[in-house]
Amino acid sequence: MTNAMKYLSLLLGLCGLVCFTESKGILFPQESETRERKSLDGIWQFRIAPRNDPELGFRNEWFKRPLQETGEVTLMPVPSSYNDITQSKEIRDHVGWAWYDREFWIPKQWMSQRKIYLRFGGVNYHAIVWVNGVQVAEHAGGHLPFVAELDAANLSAQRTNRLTVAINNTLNQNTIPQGSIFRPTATRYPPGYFTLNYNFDFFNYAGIHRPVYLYTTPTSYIDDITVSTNLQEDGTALVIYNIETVRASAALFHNDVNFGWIPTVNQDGLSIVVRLEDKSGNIVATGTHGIGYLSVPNATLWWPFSMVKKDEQAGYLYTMVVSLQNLAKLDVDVYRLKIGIRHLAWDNTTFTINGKPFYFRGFGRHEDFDVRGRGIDNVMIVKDHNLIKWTGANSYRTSHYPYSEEIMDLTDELGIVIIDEISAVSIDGFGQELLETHTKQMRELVQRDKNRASVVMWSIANEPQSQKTEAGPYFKNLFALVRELDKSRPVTIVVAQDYRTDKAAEYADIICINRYYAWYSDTGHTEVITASMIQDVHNWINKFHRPLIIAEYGADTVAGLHSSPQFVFTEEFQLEYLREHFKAFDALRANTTLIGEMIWNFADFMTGQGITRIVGNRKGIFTRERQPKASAHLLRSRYHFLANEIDGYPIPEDLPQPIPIYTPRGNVRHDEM
Ligand code: BDP
Repeated sequence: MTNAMKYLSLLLGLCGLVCFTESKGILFPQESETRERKSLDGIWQFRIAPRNDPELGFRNEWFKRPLQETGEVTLMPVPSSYNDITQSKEIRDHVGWAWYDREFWIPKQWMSQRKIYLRFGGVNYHAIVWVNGVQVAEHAGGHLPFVAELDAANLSAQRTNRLTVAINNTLNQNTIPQGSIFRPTATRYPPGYFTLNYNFDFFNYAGIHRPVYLYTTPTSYIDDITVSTNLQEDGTALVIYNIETVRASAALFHNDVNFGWIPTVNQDGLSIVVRLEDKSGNIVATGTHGIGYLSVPNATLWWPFSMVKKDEQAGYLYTMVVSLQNLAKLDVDVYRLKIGIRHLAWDNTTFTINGKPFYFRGFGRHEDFDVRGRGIDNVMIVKDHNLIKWTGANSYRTSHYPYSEEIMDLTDELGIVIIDEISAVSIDGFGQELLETHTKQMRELVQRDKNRASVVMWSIANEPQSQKTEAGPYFKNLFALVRELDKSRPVTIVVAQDYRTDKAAEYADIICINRYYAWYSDTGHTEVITASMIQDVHNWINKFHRPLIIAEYGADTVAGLHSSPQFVFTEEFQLEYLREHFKAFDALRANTTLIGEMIWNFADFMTGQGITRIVGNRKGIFTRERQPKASAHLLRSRYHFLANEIDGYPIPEDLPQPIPIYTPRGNVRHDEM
């Protein structure tokens, strides 16, 4: 083997991440010395399509003129869900097309020597986008970004331009998630009556949920960056990277990977320079290839916040400055990517971060807020992450869809560990077309989040009908695909089936199960929880020999509702329910490969209307307004006790010391709560 070959195999072996040569990158738009960005967030015009004529907007070409010229409009904030913004039940419960538009200016200097893009962070579910009446994009999948390159010939710098977006929240058996239209034939229903039925337990909020940006790149530009990090035995950190560029000069260079052992400077005279800067801006490593690695001696590692003594080391991020330079060494394009250096490893019994076993203590969550629905809001996301740290939790799962990139920036920066879940919640059917949608979304998710230090695991589904025979080959395929996309992280699936009948979990690196003892079964009987949970987890682990996480357990609790002795729905019941689980978890983490517990849910959240939901799901330990229920204080004691026992993280001064909690044997040490 030549040296170059050894070098390549070393790189690829360590890298584990597949290079996305054929797909376009989806790097987050940013300003730099070579790029500009303009937010299009604000208050847009809005109208829903008439229920009895859903295609009217297409027939009458609403995208050709300002929306206010084709009918009545209402004001709609972007980003937000449209459902809870007005007083109209029709808008809240709308199923079908909804139309948005706004005007925007293009700065004169953008019109030459630049590429102009329009990027949506997330629109639920299906979106069609027009600029000045010309269709520029179409995307399906409600929680992932998409981008359109705009043609300068269709833009004006002399007058305003118009952006029109039509979105549709209808789900079917081949969308992810699934849904179906129910059109009853009985004569008692009003003419044209129909509903969208779905069996996931959260409101199907619709809207332009995430920021909308216009941005530019130079005509030769950095299209994608893939980074993976590793620690060698001597403690040196490796940052393995692959940079893809698009070159203006010749089609030949389109998406060309500039391999390291080939001369660095391409025929168009452009070359790639990489430098890694620490938080103070010191350069700690440099590289001059499109694919290569940087070795960083004495690197400051990315740690979950409770695993470090000093706060400034939590979630430590370096900046990787990538520049595409011309022969005169002038920057043609510059992109800055924040990366954390950390080493993940897993086997049949453990999961480690930087060599230390990691015990997940966290939450299932939702992107769900009062009034805004699923629309991103900086106030709420910062508040939520403050609360998460306050509880002493170290992790959460992005149940049940990918969360916004702004949220993921926070988890990277704060040192909060993420299980990154795709929108495949409660899926059934398992046909080829569904698999294609699922695969496409998984690819887009990995493409979006592959460089994030906080993302330590991919979750490919939540509670599918995985007892069905067809689920076996379906998930076998999907696990293989995700491992092909990324070998640097374990892949999980969250199942609710029995260990004897499930056909999907056997392919997972780490198994997640959801369990509701004393809630959905033996309702109210908290005395069954501990033994049932212990037996159940033993069964799974004895059969599959994998690390296992309890990804959900929880009880609906109406804040302010009390009963002694405890009764379902009261705060006392939620306390008792948690205590019984803690006994099981402590016994299990002492004796089995249980590696985590995540309560359902962080906060109360909105659901569809139904007789088992009292204006939403009330399993939060915080209310929807983010105020603590009694259980939040109990959970906080436990999570801080675990943080202290496992990581040596100091117990907050306002908590009693030692914290009243259960010992690993499951006995009460100080049962004062
Ligand atoms: C689980 C689901 C979750 C639900 C929860 C519940 O994964 O989405 O909200 O049950 O019923 O089965 O509260």
